[in-house]
Amino acid sequence: LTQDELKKIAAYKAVEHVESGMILGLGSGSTVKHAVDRIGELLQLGKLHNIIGITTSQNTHQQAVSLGIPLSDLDDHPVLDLAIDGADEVDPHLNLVKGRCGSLLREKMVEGACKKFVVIVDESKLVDYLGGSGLAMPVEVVPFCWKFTAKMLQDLFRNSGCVAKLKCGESGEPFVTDNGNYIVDMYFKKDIGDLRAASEAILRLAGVVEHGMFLDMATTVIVARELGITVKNK
Ligand code: DER
Repeated sequence: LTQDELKKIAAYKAVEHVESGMILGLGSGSTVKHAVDRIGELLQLGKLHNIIGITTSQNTHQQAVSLGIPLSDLDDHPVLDLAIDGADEVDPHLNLVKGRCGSLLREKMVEGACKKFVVIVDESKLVDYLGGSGLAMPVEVVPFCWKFTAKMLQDLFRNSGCVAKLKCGESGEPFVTDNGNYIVDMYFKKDIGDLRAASEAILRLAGVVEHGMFLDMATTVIVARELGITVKNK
């Protein structure tokens, strides 16, 4: 099975949690894209109705519009029944790294407003500890003096061999989020230890908007593997 086929399997399994009448948080990225497609298909087939979607990025918004999924926002629906989204990393306690597609702020707002948050991943996303994949842990920062903020972030985690880099597009220009901010990607060489303390230290920096560690937020993680699906509940 290809990685995308595994993503689709996890996504379809997650959509089994969707019931008619639900207000749904719709995440961002290539895994949840399959779930949004499936929800659109079930609405089209009349197997689901009275669904309201609340999206976490312009990309997901456009996909949902093209599928005819009715949409609203947190202002009108401050409490959601269920959110479905992918993740970049999942640790054994179901803590997540998210945001490599640049949507972490809206994802954290929407998924923080949901009664249930189902995460869908292929097995390549499982790590022993956050940051363990050696890939980026994104932090959304204001563009104003972003170098200053990046240096403060890097110095905060000097003991974990942290390197902080501005997320850029293909031609080297800064990536700009849907909220008009920049992303500083943090790379760790060692376990950052106390995640709650790390989260608070990052959020204390005035130039930081939000970070990509989603601690104690997932209620269920669906993992698609070659040998089948495993479901981990909080
Ligand atoms: O950026 C995000 O938070 C995405 O949900 C990401 O974590 C997963 O993206 P993928 O499904 O394309 O791997």
